[in-house]
Amino acid sequence: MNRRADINPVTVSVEQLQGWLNCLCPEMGIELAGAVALPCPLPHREKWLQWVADGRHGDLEYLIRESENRADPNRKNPWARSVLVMAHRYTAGWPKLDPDPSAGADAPLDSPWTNRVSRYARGLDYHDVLLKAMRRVLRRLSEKIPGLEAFASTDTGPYLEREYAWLAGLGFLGHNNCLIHEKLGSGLFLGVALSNLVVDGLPAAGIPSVEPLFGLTPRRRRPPQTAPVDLCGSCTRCLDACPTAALDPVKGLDAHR
Ligand code: B12
Ligand code: SF4
Repeated sequence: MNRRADINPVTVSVEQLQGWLNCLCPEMGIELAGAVALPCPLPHREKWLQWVADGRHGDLEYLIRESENRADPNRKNPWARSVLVMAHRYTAGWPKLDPDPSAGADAPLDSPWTNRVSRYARGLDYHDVLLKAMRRVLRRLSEKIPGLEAFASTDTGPYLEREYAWLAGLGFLGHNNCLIHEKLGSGLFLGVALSNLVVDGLPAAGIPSVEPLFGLTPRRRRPPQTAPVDLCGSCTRCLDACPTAALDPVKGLDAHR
């Protein structure tokens, strides 16, 4: 894959991309995948800028260095035509091992280690696992799509990954601030790849897909077929359980706490 300057768009249909993702993702351990057309004004752009203005990023200075670029990847990458989004579940098998999942960092040292270590940190480092899996999928995709250019990142890229995952139909945004798939939960790592793929048949920019292009587990059936915005309803269990009261479903998480 060449490096960026002269990248030209390549067009595929949404059905083609769906067929390839359905074939490749299960092989690579990816559980959900979808795509978002670019350029795309982020529906929650103002919320992101307000979060930064409110200082809710705490001391995570790297987040604000390029806040406008984070809200619009085309500013730095005018060639990009879509964001491919993939997710890998990290909670499979864990609940059985959690004697007291609410104990957290205050759990006595002689209690089981699973009381003290967040589930996301217990397995292999997802920065390696998911990134490698995505790169494998992209390598195989580029054999099928001559001219494909796609640059994968998980966590570390300047992208609002949850917003793209929501737009790609992978789930909804919960009160816990995480992307939640109705059946798989919120224990999902997300990865995105900026690509030159024009995917014919995706929803218009800024409109969320109702389903991902690939999902081993389907989302909950919803008549009418619209993407849900908030399926938490009146539930506040995560807000009540958060030991530092850092969660706010309206303003977002306060990273100071
Ligand atoms: C900085 C960061 C943190 C910080 C701040 C967290 C935060 N909430 O912002 C800290 C260190 C606290 C943190 C903790 C965790 N993190 Co973190 N973190 C990030 C990082 C690098 C940037 C997040 C960011 O930009 N925050 C700023 C806020 C404003 O952005 P946002 O929450 O994404 O909000 C956007 C959308 O939610 C949307 N939006 C806002 N409101 C609404 C409302 C509706 C209705 C809709 C549809 C959309 C929407 O608009 C916002 C702006 O576009 C991302 C990776 C990435 N590049 O995106 C991982 C990421 C968010 N983290 C992740 C994880 C797994 C965690 C932890 C679970 C780890 C743990 N300790 O157990 C916790 C969960 C904390 C939480 N409940 O949010 C995953 C989340 C996966 C998921 N299922 O959502 C990510 C995506 C990493 C990854 N690649 O998998 N994290
Ligand atoms: S409000 Fe309830 S359903 Fe929503 S994320 Fe929190 S615990 Fe889960």
